[in-house]
Amino acid sequence: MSSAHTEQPGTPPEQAELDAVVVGAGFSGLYMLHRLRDTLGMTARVFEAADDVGGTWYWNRYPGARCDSESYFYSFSDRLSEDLLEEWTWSERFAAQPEILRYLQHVADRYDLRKDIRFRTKVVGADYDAATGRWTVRTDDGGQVTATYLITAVGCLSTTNLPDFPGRDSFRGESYHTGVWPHEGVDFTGKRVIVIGTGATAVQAVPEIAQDAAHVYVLQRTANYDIAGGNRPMDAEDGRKIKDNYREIWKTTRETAFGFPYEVADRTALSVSDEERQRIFAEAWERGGFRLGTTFNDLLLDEKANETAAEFLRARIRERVRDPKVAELLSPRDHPFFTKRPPLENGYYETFNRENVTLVDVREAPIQEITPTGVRTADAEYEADVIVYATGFDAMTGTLFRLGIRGRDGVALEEKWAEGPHSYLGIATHGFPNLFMITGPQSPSVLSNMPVSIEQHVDWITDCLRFLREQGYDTIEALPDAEDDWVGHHNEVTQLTLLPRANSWWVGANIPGKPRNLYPYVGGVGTYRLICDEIAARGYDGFGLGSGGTITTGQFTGAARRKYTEIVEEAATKAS
Ligand code: NA7
Repeated sequence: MSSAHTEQPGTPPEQAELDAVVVGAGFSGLYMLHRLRDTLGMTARVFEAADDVGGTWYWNRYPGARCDSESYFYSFSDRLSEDLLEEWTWSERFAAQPEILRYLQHVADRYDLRKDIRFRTKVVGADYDAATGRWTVRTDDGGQVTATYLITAVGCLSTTNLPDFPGRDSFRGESYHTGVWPHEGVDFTGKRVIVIGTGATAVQAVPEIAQDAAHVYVLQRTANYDIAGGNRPMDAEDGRKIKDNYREIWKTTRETAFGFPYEVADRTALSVSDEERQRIFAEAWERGGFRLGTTFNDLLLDEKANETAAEFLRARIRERVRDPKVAELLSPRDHPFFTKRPPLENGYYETFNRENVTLVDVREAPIQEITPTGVRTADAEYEADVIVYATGFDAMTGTLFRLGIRGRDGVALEEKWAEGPHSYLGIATHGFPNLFMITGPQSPSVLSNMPVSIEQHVDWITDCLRFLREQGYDTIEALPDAEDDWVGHHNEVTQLTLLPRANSWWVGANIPGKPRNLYPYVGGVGTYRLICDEIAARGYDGFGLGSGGTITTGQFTGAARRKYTEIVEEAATKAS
């Protein structure tokens, strides 16, 4: 397997006593470092496995990689700086990976962040010492630092999922996982290529690969509801219009359900006539992007409502794919719309009209093994020069578990979460004092426009650390009652939706043996922010507070709980 792995550093391993350690230098790690250092005046170190900043946008360099949220608001908001907003202009509506990486490199340079980031360094262990109230963090170069606070900024999709197909290593051609793509790129010219997977990544990569390859076999296990991306170039004038409205745009992103600057419409799908519904879907489709999911407020709640959107999308597939059999195979029938992450596509379906592209159904005839020359399924053998694994990630917990985090009494995070994540707000978990997880499981995270959720977590953590300092504390830990309550609430909200119906990575179904739970919180970005703010306003209700590792005060009053039940019920009533 080729990869973008980098060399080890030549500098001596780090030994330091710090206020905070941050793991990861993507969107979250960069912003967290800035806040810790420049807002709070703390000493902080970021450890980053790659040789540069960027996180997701460093690793995912496959052909066609681009953002599925519009770049003008898939970026840092006015919370970071109005000047940065003014000076940066995106060249496309949905920027491609190189441009997003350049943006993050620019942010790192502009805020002089690199000097506190140690690149090419993986965290291999983090142990909490209750006697001192400090974390000891070990790195793969033999370094060891201590810190009062440990903050994970590891992203939600950073550990690749490479299925353990028999014979995988016997393949004599080239093979790549899209999530660790070689920096030098891959030349597909004249080659026979097998792409395994049809998720958001494959939907971006396949049209690009098909332009150069001799032949592409796309191995599909589950058909997806792909939404029109509507990508297009942006010029300075487009940018100006957006920049002139930025305050309003950012305000809306913080209040809406998914962190986008568009509201979910206040109407149900069946409350309008068939013609009207088609008109509404078609209009959203024309505008492109995730707007289609916000056309009616019950698409994620009601099966019949959902089916109207599902059928609208299937009709679009039939219009665009010439062979009716291929069109039907591309049409999802086994799960409701948006219960798996819908890919955004720019010409994916038309790719199947090309002579050099074949769709292979590996649901009907599963992959049996990888052979030295290709892939053997239950009913055929496909020969290839290159295999592209677009098989996704061990999402949300995969990377967290690899950090070797051990809390009180040496309990590992993966032991505590053996049955699935158990957190307070998706930020903290009992038994792991002073551990903060940016966009952790049971927070909105991947069910939102990520930078909006990242900023919300980083700002909340920053305010919390300032509060602790002002109150003379340096130890904070989620209380068990508060955590049980949050998990109960998370599960209740989940059950109100159709999301548990699909075998998605959102519920951990893509990784054998992974506990099945909804990993992100589906209560909505705006609602979640109000809950977090309410908890902070009540002196961090549900958290124990203290010093030097000893909790001396704090309780879970349930007051914030009553408030968040009201908030969620109000949102649900609006949606019904
Ligand atoms: P996804 O969305 O997890 O897609 C992975 C694809 O790989 C999906 O089509 C899977 O089929 C397929 N897959 C995984 N394992 C197998 C096996 N064993 N056999 C056949 N097919 C398999 O990952 P992406 O990288 O596309 O997207 C991840 C996120 O990145 C995306 O949602 C955005 O948020 C950005 P399945 O559907 O499980 O049947």
